[in-house]
Amino acid sequence: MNKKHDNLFAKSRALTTGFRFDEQVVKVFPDMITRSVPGYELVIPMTGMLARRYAQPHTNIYDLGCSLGATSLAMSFAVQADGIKIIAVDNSAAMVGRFRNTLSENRGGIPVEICLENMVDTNIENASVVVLNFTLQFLDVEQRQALINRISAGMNPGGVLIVSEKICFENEQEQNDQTNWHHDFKRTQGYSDLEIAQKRNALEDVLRPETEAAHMERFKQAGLSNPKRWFQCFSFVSYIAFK
Ligand code: GEK
Repeated sequence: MNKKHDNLFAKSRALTTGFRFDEQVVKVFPDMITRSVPGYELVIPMTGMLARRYAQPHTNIYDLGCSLGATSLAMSFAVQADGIKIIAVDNSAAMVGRFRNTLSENRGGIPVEICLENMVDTNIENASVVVLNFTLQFLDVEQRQALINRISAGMNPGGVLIVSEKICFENEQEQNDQTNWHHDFKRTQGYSDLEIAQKRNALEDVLRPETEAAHMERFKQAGLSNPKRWFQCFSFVSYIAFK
């Protein structure tokens, strides 16, 4: 995938609220996410590796909030069981359109079906692996428990839910430190202070992080056991929970 440079927030903008996954974002998305999410380039192949371990023959794998399909493709190349289908879901027409174009040229051994829909409407059934990589954070907080409950209900025993998120911290000092470290990371990636400030503004009411305790409690409420953090870089974490 060619990486077009993200400079969407480089110029001073009068209005920077309301980040949207539109055509403009899609064009620069691979560059934007790798330069904004520390660890993204490790989390994606590791998700593929975990999917390989937990995928059960003749089941479904779900990639909810698939964007341009990085996670789906990693799983399609890594998973080695028979009769599996990956169902990749995103509610951005621009994302899904671009992913459909690239899928025809670049696919692994496991077939991928791409669905343009809101993941809250996705029918989850016969699932051995369900992935929410940096997507739950964009859903209304009030809708999150119901989604995880439905995912859990559609999972087979022995299946796993993988969730990667930006989280927040109860302790004010820790929150400040984590924010500074993340912004340092973005500076090392070439983002200016203006870009960092404007992007932060744009995401303000769109990306709503929660604490680790809130995530853990939600997994348990949904009937998932043994939730664990398997990755963290600053405020970006990945969890796995078991059915
Ligand atoms: C990756 N997982 O590269 N239903 C479906 N899709 C949604 C919803 C929803 N309710 N809300 C947001 N999205 C990907 C990266 S990006 C993360 C995921 C980021 C979609 C949205 O359209 C976008 O494509 C994706 O979730 C979030 O592994 O941009 O920080």
